[in-house]
Amino acid sequence: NPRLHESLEERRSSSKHPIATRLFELMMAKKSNLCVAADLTSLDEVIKLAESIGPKIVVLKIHVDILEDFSLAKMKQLRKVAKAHEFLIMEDRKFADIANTVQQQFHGGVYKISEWADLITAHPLAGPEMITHLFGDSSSDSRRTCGCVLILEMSTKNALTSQDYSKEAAKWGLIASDIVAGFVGQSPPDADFSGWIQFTPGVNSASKSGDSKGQQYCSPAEAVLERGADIIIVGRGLIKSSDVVATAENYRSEGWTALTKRITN
Ligand code: BMP
Repeated sequence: NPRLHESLEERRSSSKHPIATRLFELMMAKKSNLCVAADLTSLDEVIKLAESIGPKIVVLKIHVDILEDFSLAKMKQLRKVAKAHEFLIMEDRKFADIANTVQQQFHGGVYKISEWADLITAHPLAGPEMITHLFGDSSSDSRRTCGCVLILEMSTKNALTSQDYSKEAAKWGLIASDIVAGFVGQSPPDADFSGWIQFTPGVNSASKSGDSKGQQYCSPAEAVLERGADIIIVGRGLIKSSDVVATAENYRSEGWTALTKRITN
């Protein structure tokens, strides 16, 4: 798979999505391929975490619907931190409905995700038209300001994201390359494209056994060198640690060393 060995600069120039282009630039500038899953229930705490580990990460992933103190004013604060420390905000909403519903979930409701998310996740379950119409019609600003990350495979035991499913969905993603900036997966898809970014969750250096609720873990090096991850997603391995800054530096350094090794091999 050529994507795995191309330089980030080459991949940046073949990218068809402005958010993917930006992410390649951030990775190179910060020497980081670390995305932290800030799965905390307080947005104030998420902001604090982001202020401390901001320089080490390229993406901060959140689940807006687990926050107990959500407000758009606080999201604006988080956006300021993201701008100051230069990282992207990914809302891991895993949109999975018909396009007409998803558009309303993305733009409306309490969270108004389209106002603050640089990246969102979506399950391709509902078919290719859900992907092409995800952000609204062709005049929607979100087509430039937000990238879709398609969930092609899940990290959990016995996930239903079979090879056939992922293969078909990857093809749809390629057709909608103005919408799709990358994908979540545990391996490179056949229909791959070097301008696409692979995000791999289920990364934890301390635990090999998973979380006893179906989650499975591998190390940063395994994610990058054996599974094709461009970006490693680390949640509890970092947020539960007693020194989050030191832990972020360890994951940044391990992830980046592995990525550099893969590219130069
Ligand atoms: P942790 O490292 O604490 O297990 O967290 C993993 C994070 O990645 C969670 O936010 C989860 O929602 C997300 N995730 C995952 O674990 N597996 C997938 O296949 C897709 C995900 O988005």
